[in-house]
Amino acid sequence: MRAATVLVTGANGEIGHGLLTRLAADGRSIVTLDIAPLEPQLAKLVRREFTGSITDLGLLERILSEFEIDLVFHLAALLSTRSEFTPMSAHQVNVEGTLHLLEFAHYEGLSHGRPVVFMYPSSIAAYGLPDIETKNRAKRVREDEWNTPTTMYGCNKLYCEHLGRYYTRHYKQLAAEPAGHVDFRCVRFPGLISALTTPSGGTSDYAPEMIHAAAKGEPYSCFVRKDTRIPFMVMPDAIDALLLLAAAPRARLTRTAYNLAAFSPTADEICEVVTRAFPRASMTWNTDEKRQRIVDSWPAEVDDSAARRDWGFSPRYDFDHAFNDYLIPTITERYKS
Ligand code: AKB
Repeated sequence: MRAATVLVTGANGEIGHGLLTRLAADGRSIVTLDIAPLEPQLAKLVRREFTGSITDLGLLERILSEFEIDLVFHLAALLSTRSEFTPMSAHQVNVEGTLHLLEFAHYEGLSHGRPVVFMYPSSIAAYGLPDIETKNRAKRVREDEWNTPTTMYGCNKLYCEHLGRYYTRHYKQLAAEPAGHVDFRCVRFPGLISALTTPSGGTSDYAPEMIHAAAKGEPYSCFVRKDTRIPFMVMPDAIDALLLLAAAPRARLTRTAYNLAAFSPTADEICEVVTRAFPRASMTWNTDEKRQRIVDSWPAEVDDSAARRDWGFSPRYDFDHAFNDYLIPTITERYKS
């Protein structure tokens, strides 16, 4: 019998780095799919690496025929800023890529007689508040509120949440085939901050960029206003959340998509803690109005009580702990070496 294997798409990205390390430490057999070859330290952790696009059906078929996939982490995506520049490619990668992979998971589940757990990172970009006054009044936004995204990426994420729900509960409802070969589970991530990697193409990137630039001794010009507030989370908590939700008993899950929250600082509060840690940091403020409009449409805070109740989500890092005990020491060490 073939070993049950985890498929990670977009494995070279920020979440992929941490996730592959954790899956390998748990002894999981891993195959990856990424548009670029894996970095050497990640390649060592995986059983097989496929290089190519998530939109390449032939490649997905090859993976399907060679491996028994029981768990998918579908991380491949174009982020929000990048997607605004190339909306057609964003739709192709973010929506069509996800659709192909859901179809793939359906046939994988059908052929092995048990559902494939399909983990999908959605985003606070799935929300769209119409203006800053509404955002300031909104308080902790719940999953079903303000589902009116203003970006291509946000529309893609929200639609794919629905596709996942459809594949799990209703796929081919008029055909004779039994449904339920995909077990889609989704978190709406806030902005993520990793001490080990920097993101590219996102709009929440100002926070990680500010910290990494300061640690490297490079000047940084922040593209949002000082009072900009959106939720953030550090990467170890993001990885824990994905693994915890993947392992949760299906019967306990009352939703398709779950909010996650850890801390919600303003850009200025991040700048303060960073300049305290790196006193020679040079920070300036130069608002990019278009990117500002995107973050102004995202909630300042989200209500994560469903994730806490249904599957025990509980982030380890609040703002102070995240900076003092994870980000600053790890990033300092990283650039020293
Ligand atoms: C982005 O900025 O596009 C992402 C996100 C919030 O999903 N980091």
